[in-house]
Amino acid sequence: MEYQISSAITKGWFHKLQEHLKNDVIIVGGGPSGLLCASELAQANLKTCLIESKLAPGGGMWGGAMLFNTIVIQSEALFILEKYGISYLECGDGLYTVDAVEATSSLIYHASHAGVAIFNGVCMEDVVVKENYVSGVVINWNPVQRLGMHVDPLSLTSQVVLDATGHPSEVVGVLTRKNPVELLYPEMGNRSERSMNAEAGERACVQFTGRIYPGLYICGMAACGVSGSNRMGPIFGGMLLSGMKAARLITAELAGGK
Ligand code: 48H
Repeated sequence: MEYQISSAITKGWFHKLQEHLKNDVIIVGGGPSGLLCASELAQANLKTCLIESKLAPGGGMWGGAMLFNTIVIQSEALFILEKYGISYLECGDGLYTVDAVEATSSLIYHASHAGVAIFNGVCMEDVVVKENYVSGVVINWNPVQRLGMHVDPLSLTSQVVLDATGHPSEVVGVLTRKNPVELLYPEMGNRSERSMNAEAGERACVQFTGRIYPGLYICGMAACGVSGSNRMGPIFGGMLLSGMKAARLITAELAGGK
């Protein structure tokens, strides 16, 4: 039986990898904004894969605030909780509390169930750039990177890459560090997130979600970092709305052709 178990796993996993060497969209980062965007894209029948460096997707949502695993969502994002079957409790002032574990596991389940190929334990270490267009990502195992092993990576290609890596905005970081690029929004790219202001941060995260370079979009906390906007603390409505907006923009671009 050991042979059959190992054979089933390797066949299944390599089939998934082979199927996703070419994608419509590659999402880097499995936090709330990336997961929500991934679900929406898969529901729009776009071939989507998500690269997450940690073992468990979910990003900063599991831990709530200071490990108190409750998060806050504002009324504007309630329709997303309803759509994804996540329970909430009203706590006044247009705010709602949500169990962080229920919310995070629901986002992961829905992305996976909708057909997103999730590659966990895998890091984006570089991007593929052709004719001033981001055409994919370069990946390697997280443990290979952590151990500093000299092992060459693989590349996955796509029509669109989404930087959903949260605070470090790693995709934009590697693109701007290695290439003489001009971002589509010249005011962006200073990459220094500002201090806490919940209202401003929540607004900015949705406002700056969008296409930042041909073939590259940003969402979530990465949109705040790259635009030099405020952080917002443990309120997650902006992250979900940002993921939703990214999916809408990407779907519209791909429907119109590259
Ligand atoms: C593969 C990578 C890589 C890489 C990173 O941080 P996240 O949860 O991202 P968002 O933007 O969806 O949500 C932000 C939110 O969690 C948060 O931090 C808030 C609201 N902070 C407010 C505040 O004031 O502090 O998830 C990003 C994910 C993580 O799971 C990373 O492991 C992953 O991206 N990631 N995956 N390759 N190079 N870099």
